[in-house]
Amino acid sequence: MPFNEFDGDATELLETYDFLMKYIIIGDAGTGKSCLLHHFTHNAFKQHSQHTIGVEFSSRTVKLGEKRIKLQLWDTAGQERFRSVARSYYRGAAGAILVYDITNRDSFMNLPRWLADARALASPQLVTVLVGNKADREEDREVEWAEASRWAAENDVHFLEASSLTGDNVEAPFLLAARAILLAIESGTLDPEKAGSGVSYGDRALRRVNSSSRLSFGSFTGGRRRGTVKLKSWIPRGKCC
Ligand SMILES: Nc1nc2c(ncn2[C@@H]2O[C@H](COP(=O)(O)OP(=O)(O)OP(=O)(O)O)[C@@H](O)[C@H]2O)c(=O)[nH]1
Ligand SMILES: [Mg+2]
Repeated sequence: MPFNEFDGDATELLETYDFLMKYIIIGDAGTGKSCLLHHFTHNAFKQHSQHTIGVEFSSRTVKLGEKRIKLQLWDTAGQERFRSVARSYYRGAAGAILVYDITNRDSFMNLPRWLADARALASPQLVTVLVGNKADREEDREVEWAEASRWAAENDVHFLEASSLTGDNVEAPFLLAARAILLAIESGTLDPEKAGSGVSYGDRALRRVNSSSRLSFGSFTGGRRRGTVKLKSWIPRGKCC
């Protein structure tokens, strides 16, 4: 699905933002997690990608509608020997990008384990996007789109296929997760002020606080009160993780 159907873009912006969100990138070794993330942050395929050792961090600020969102991206190692160190970074994640390789059936069969771990350790409101990577290798496909789509629906996760090589759909999973998290905030099911939510208010909100004692939150619901949020509610509480 092309991203413009989500009504957003991933334009890099000034270092001001409304929300800070923590994401983890998980899935079997070799599925292309680091390449997917690299394409998202550098707009290019990562040549000669090596196995990730433990965890690597990167970030990118994106725009969704009027909201600027800084994504903290934790790229975890898929290799079994790093499983325990990688799991220690799951805590308080708001979004999970769960990656399998469409040409590797084992990586699809292992998804339940990855999802169970993430749901056990990350934010209780974790938003998960399943990505079938290497969609450019259609001739080697071992997992049909329909099967993966069914699994995603049964497990209540979003789903799309992507290619870190061609760049197809590399931005969509990150933006789709951000949109779902924003909707959870709007509906009141996710409170950015709650420890472990994986989301916190950003410095853009703080700047607006400095020039006004009350803030308009547009069409959003900021916690308990709709439309406006009291000054003290908008002071960021440090990092979200
Ligand atoms: N054809 C194709 N190859 C890809 C794609 N994405 C990644 N690869 C290749 O897949 C291999 C593994 O990619 P990585 O991104 O390092 O895999 P990873 O999931 O980060 O692996 P770990 O860090 O060990 O967990 C590399 O040789 C990449 O060049 C893709 O979309 N298409
Ligand atoms: Mg990697």
